[in-house]
Amino acid sequence: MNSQKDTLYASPLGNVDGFEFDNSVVDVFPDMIQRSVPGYSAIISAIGLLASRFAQADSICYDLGCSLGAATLSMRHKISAPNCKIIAVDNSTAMLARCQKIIVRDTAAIPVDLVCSDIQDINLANASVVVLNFTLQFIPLAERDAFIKKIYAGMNPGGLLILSEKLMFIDTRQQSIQTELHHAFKKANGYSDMEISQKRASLENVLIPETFAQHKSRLLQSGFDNAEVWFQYFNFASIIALK
Ligand code: GEK
Repeated sequence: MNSQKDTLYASPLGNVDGFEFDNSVVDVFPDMIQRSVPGYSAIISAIGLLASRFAQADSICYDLGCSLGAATLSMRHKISAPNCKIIAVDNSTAMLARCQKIIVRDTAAIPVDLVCSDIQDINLANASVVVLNFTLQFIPLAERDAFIKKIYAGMNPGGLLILSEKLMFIDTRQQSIQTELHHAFKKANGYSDMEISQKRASLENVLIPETFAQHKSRLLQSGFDNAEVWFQYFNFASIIALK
């Protein structure tokens, strides 16, 4: 399905509203995420490889905050364990309606259930792979501990959580250099300074990044045996945690 070019922040906006995953975002989403998140395609491909290694027979793989289903499709094309299914969840009706069209056009055999819900409210069980690809960062900070504990409780022994997030850094020089490099990445991908600053304003208080140390500590406290970064490109990282 063709994606339009993201020009949502290309004209000056008097008041920049808080970012929402509505129809205008759905139309440009593949272009937006590709040009904004360093390493996004590499992470999506690797999610398929990780799922093929960790998906267990007769289990469920979850894609939480699935957007247009990129991680779901990557898993769907790589999993060979018998009798698996994928449950993909998003609370944006606009995203999920578009995702449905994309999944229907895909002919791979593994069943996919699409669920429109807050990811915190789903009843997660018998999970061998759980994907949170740039989604936890939108959950209120105070609710993250309980949510990760709930995910852990619904996972099978030997299961894998893939957690990709924008990171922040305690060291102020690292924080400003990594932010500057991310902006350079966006400029190199054709975004103007005004687009970058208006998008930044719209995500303020909507996308709340944490440090890797905070993520690791939450994962270990929730019961995971270990948690390590397997990919990082500037201030965007993907972590794998094993149950
Ligand atoms: C990908 N994983 O392409 N419940 C359900 N969905 C939510 C919630 C919530 N509480 N909060 C946010 N979302 C995707 C990319 S995008 C990342 C994920 C980004 C959904 C929201 O509707 C959106 O579709 C997604 O999480 C975040 O691999 O845009 O930076």
